[in-house]
Amino acid sequence: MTEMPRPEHRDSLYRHHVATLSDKTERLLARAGYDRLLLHSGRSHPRFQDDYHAPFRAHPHFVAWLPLPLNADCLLEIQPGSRPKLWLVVPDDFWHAPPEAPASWWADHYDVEIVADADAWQPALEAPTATALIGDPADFGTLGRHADLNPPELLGRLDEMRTVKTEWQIECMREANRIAMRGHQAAAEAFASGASELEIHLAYLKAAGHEPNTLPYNSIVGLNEHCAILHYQYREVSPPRRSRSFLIDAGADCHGYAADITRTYSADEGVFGDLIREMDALQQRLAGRMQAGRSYVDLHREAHRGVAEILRQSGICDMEIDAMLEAEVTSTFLPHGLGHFLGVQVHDVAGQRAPDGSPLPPPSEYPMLRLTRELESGNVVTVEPGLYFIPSLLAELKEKPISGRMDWRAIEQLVPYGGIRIEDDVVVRPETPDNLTRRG
Ligand SMILES: [Mn+2]
Repeated sequence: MTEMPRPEHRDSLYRHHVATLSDKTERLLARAGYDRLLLHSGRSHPRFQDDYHAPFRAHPHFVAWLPLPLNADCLLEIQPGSRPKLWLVVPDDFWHAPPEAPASWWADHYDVEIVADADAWQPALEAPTATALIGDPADFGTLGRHADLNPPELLGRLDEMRTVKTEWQIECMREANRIAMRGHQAAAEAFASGASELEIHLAYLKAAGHEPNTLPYNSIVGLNEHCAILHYQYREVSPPRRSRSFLIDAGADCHGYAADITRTYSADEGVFGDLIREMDALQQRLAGRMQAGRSYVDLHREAHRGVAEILRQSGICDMEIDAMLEAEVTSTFLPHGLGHFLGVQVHDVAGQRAPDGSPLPPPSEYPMLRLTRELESGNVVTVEPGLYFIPSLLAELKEKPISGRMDWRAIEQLVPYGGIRIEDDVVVRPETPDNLTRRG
């Protein structure tokens, strides 16, 4: 969490970020009829009937302003015409280490009041002014009665504001990508040396300098058939007798911003290795098309066409491309979306809404697509086509009339390898997209 973009750029990028957010937020507040906005960082709750707390992560609207993803119970006040005010909670407690002292590169943009607990800012909630408060209703109860808690119209516009990133946010994600790629390199080496899933996971964490609690999402570390389990959540302690394939979906954090990267490897030079190379070429082609004005739904359709071409070329399916798409054969092999928005949240907000807030549901044949918008310059998206051999989906395909057009012997030989996903993080630009993962 302590990594940061190159310090010589950091201060001016962050200053510009706060100025941009302030401008946009002031306009949104005026339009919605509010005099001020309060953003809560969230409360750390103990487990039921226990005094042990789950790992804390601050609310995304708070982190979009402040590089403090681990600070609980802070409150940020945005009031047009004034500097933003931060009540920074530093508990007076000998059980825990205090959070790091405010660093001037970010704290200079706020009126920071260091307080021992949330009681200190509760009176501020009662100021007689039209207030919107963003926070978990469970944390406020009657405290929030002086404010409108999470007004949907304003919340939608704040989400929309997060879809086009500032250069500060992009640099945080670029750094998160650099950190994650160090982990990916170490993970690839661990796989090549025959390590278990748990050993690979630990090698990743060590090289990335992360502990699991500070990752933006739980890493997916699968060997062999586990590569076909899209959200595989375990890590085997012992290595398999033979490691054929390896899929790792693992990210990193920089100041609360996420990297989300997937790589797939083959231990041998057979058909599965060829498929990885073809999927990588397809993924790079698609990543190069993340340009302003394109429809992400169309790009998702292009991914399916690309997978259809790979299935045909490799002899897995002998149908014509259009017929294969018509029969939805590719959905057996690629059952998820091409990607999603990335930011403070790994699956960042507003992916299925138009800029005016109206809903943009995914097309009926691709219900899992999380991003259905037209791309804008400054969006950050993931590009993650996949090709999997998932036994339950293959069993369904086998029952379809086109089953005879599939080479089931070839498919059976690929099932033990699980599947392939390759994922980069890409900044949408008017012409050449900026691939944060490969050009770091
Ligand atoms: Mn992803």
